Amino acid sequence: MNPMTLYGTPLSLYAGKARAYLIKAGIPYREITVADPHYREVVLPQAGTGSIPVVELTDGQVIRDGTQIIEYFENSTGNTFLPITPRQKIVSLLFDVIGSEGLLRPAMHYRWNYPEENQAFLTFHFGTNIPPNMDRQKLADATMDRMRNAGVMFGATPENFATIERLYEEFLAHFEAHVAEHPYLLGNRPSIGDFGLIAPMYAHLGRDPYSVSLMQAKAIRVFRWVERMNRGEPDIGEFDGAEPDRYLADDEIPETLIFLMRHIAKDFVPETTAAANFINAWLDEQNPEPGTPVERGVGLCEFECEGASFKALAQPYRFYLLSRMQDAFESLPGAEQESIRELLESCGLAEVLNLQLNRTLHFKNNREVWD
Ligand SMILES: N[C@@H](CCC(=O)N[C@@H](CS)C(=O)NCC(=O)O)C(=O)O
Repeated sequence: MNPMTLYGTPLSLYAGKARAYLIKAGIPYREITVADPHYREVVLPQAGTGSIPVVELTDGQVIRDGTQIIEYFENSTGNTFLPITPRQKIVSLLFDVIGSEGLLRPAMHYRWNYPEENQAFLTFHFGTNIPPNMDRQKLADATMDRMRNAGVMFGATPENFATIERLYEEFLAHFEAHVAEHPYLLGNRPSIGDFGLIAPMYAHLGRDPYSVSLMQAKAIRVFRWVERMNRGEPDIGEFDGAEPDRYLADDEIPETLIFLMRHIAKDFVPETTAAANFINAWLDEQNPEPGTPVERGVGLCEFECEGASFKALAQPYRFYLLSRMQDAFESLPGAEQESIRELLESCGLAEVLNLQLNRTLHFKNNREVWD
């Protein structure tokens, strides 16, 4: 029997999250592009929207969205990639949000603002998503013209390039210090947080020509983590005597990870706060009917970080992911909540426990809809 199909491309941020999960969970799959006629005729009509990743299971069931794909397999295997201890569980779910939403600005900036290094590479890959009987070059160029705007949408405008690059290089330095000590975020086994973080760190920041050179020059071990996340075996040979497949004992959150989180808070907190306020004002005004499809973004929110002013797309999806972390937090006993609150306070991240939308969303027929 054929294994299930992952519709993706090496160029895709969110496909990188689902792919790394399938690889690490040992789930057989074959990956093909959306240029495939079966995708267009059979899968796309069931996929809710045209975004990737999408999987078609062997029984024909279609699941769109990286988080939903992972959730499907985690539910059927007993959540083997979510640590069971409270602090590690919450930190893991938080890194899912940070990776899936919080690093889009550097990801888009480095992809689209270094055309001399990246253009030919991107043109080839965008072309592979277009059926061969069409004018690949022309259609790839048209798609790229649309996508180029993605940097601007997430706040990468020329006056902010220096701040974005400084923040990212500092992020790399902190992450490098962490993966010098531990193969994954929480020890010797990848978790949901690693799968979130690989989303921007693979296709955009660890594979495009400009950014991969930067990573290889400045953060050798982060580059190794990116490789490791795409290999079926634990791939932790350089960590002498490390036992594979264990999260750190005693619910430890290593100091290196705390430093990394403290750095991430610098733009993650102001951006998430501004996005919550913006989307909540929009919800009050629009009051969408329950069941209305949720758009990717509802407008540009404004916030400050390190003296720079940013305008970035306010995306409800960030709060869907955040609510998964908040729900897990709420279900813990009071003493454990207290210990997590203290941990997040020490990183400047405690506010993310409270930032919520006035309305929730859920997936219906593979689409996000307002409750
Ligand atoms: N929430 C989705 C987002 C997926 C997404 O935005 N994928 C991008 C490629 S990385 C895409 O397909 N964009 C084109 C579109 O949305 O039509 C997920 O996590 O899978």
